[in-house]
Amino acid sequence: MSNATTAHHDEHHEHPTGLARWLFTTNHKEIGTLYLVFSLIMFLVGGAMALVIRAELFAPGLQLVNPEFFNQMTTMHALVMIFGAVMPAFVGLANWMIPLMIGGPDMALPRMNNWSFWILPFAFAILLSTLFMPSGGPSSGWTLYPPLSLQGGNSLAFVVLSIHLLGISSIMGAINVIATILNMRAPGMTLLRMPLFVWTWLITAFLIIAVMPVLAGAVTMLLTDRFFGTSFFNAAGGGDPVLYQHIFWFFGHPEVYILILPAFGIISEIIPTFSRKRLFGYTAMVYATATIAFLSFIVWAHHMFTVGMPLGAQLFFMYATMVIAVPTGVKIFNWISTMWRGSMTFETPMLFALGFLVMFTIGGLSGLMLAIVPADYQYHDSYFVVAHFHYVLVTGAVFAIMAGVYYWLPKWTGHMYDEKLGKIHFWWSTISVNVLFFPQHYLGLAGMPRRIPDYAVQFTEFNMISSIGGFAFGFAQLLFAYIVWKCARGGAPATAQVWEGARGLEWTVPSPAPLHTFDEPPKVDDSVAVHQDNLS
Ligand code: HEM
Ligand SMILES: [Cu+2]
Repeated sequence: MSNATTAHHDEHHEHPTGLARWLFTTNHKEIGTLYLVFSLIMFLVGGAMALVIRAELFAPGLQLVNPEFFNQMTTMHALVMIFGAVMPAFVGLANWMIPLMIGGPDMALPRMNNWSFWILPFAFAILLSTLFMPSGGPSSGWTLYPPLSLQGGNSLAFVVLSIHLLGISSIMGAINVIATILNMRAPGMTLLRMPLFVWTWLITAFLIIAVMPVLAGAVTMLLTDRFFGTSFFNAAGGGDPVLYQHIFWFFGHPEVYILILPAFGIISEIIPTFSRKRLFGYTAMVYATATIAFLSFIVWAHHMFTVGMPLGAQLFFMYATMVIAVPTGVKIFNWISTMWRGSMTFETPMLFALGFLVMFTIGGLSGLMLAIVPADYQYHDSYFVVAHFHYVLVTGAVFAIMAGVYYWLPKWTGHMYDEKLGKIHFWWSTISVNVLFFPQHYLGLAGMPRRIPDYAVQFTEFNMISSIGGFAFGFAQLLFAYIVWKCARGGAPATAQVWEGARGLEWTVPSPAPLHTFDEPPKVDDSVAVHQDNLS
C-alpha cells in the first residue's frame, strides 16, 4: 500500500495562526483536538462539582453547602459530565480517527464540523451561568422531572436553551460522522473491513439522530408548561407528569448507549493490538453492536418501574432489558477470546482496556439486578443506582476514553507519553475509583437514598470511605492532565506504527499525523484490513 501522506498540500493555502487558526479551522484533526481539550476541561469542572458533593457527604449533617446548592451540584455535575465531558471526548476521537481509519482526507462536512464544535462552549457558558442567577441553576437532577423542575426559578429557560444547543451540536456531529463513513472511505475499504471504532460510531450516530430530538421535545414541553400556560405534565390541567418520564427515558436509555458504544469500539481496537492477534469474532461484534442499539429503544421504562405501570408492561421491560445482556456478553466473550493465547503486553492503554473489561462487567451485573422488577422496588433511587451507573460510565466510558487517549496520543503528538506515569495513573485511578464507588452498592442496599445532602448516621463510615476514594480519584486525574500536557510538549519520538501489534491505516501515516493525510486515497485490501473473520 502506498503511503499517501503528502506534505505538499500544507503550502497551498497559508494556514492562519493563533486564535484565528482555532476559530476558523475546518480540519478534522484540529477540530478533534478542540473537542478533546474542551472535554478535558469539562471533566475537571464536573469533577470539582463531584468533590463538592463528596465533601458534603463525608459526614452526616449539613456542613459545607446549603441543600439548594447541593442539589444544583448533583444536577450540574451530571449534565457537565454527560454532555460536556464524555460525549465531546468521543466526538473528538471520531474527528481525529475516523478519517485516518477509513483512508479519507477529512470529515465529509468540514464547515459544519467547525460549527458543531463552537456551539459547545457557548452552550456551556449559558448552562453554567445559571449558577450565578438569582434563582440558581437547575436543581431537580439531570432528568429534570416535573413537577419539581417547574418549581424553580426562571433560569430553567436558559437550561432548556443550552440543552437545545447541545442537541444541535450533537446532531450535526452525527450527520457528519454518517456522511463521512458512507462517502469518504478509500477504495477497497468495504463496510466489513472497517475498524470496529468506525462501526460503533456509525451506529451511535444513528442513535444520536434518533433521540436528541426527543429530548428537545421533552424540554420544550417543560418550557411551555413553565412559561406559556400549557399543561403537558400538569395533572390539574389534564396533563400527566409520568408522560415526561416516558419521553425522557425514550431518549435517556439510548443515550446511555450513546455513551458506551464508542467505548466498545475503542476497546475493540486496543485489545487486539496488545494481544498481537486479530479481533475474535469481528462480524459478531458488528451485529452485537447493532442489536444493542436496537434493543436500547425498547427498554426505557426500566427507569420507571415504580411509577405504577401495568404488570404486563413491567414484565415486558424487565425481559427486554435482560435480553441486552446477551449481545453485551458476546462482546465480553470476544474480547476475552481475542486475548486467549495472544502475546500480551500491558502498556497503559491495555491496562485501561482491561480495567474497563472487569469493571464495566461489574456495572453490567448490577444493571441486571436493577432490571428485576421486585428488586428494583427496593433499589430504585438509592445509592445502588449511583454505584451502577458510575461503574458503567466512569470505569466504563471514561476508562475507555483514557485508554484511547494513551493509545493514540503518540500518533497525535509524535511523542511517547511517560509510560511510568501512565501506569501510576492507571493503578491510582483503579484503586481509588473502587474505594469511591464500591461502598455505594452497600449504602444503597442498606437504604441510603440518592440526591440528598444529609443522611442517617448508620451510613457514616461507608460515606467517609467513598469520599476519600473520591478525592484520591480526583487528584489522579490532575496527573492525567499533566501526562497529556507533558506528552504534547515533548518526549521520545514515536514511530509511525507506534505499537508493535497495531494494524490499520492510521498507523501507516507518520507520527505526528500531518495536517493533511490521504489526499490521495490509499489502496485497501485484506492485508490492510484491520479485522477480517476469514483471515488468520
Ligand atoms: C446490562 C446492561 C444494563 C442494564 C441491565 C441496566 C439496567 C439499569 C436499570 C434497570 C436502571 C434503573 C435503576 C433505577 O433507577 O431504579 C439503570 C440506571 C442507569 N443506568 Fe443502566 N443498565 C445497563 C447498562 C448501562 C450502561 C452501559 C450505561 C451507561 C454507559 C448505564 C447507565 C445508567 C444510568 C446513567 C442510570 C441512572 C439514570 C438516572 O436515574 O439518572 N447503564 N440501569
Ligand atoms: Cu436504561
